[in-house]
Amino acid sequence: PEHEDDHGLAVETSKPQLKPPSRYKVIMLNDDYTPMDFVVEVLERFFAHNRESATQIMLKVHTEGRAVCGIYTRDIAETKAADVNDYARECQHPLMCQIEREA
Ligand code: TYC
Repeated sequence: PEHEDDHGLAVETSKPQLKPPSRYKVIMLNDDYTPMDFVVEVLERFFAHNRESATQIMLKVHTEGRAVCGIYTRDIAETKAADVNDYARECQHPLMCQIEREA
């Protein structure tokens, strides 16, 4: 932080060394039952993907078993995964997201 000396000038005293926060991937998992349209809607609603990127991610999950929906700080990633899981459950679909810390 800085403090002002008695001439009113900012003086550098110490530099806090803060490491950048870890980032977390929100990963969507495939299942056999959730409709493709619903997955696309979730990717648009919770991850701000447009129809084209939402469709690409949905198809990647469908064919490869999982895909990254977005990368966020821990709190945001946890909240998005929980929001998706709650919403899917409300709609009676087994769709699931999990989070994973970046390497
Ligand atoms: N496999 C699902 C189906 O065939 C579609 C699906 C895609 C489900 C992505 C979940 O995360 C998912 N209806």
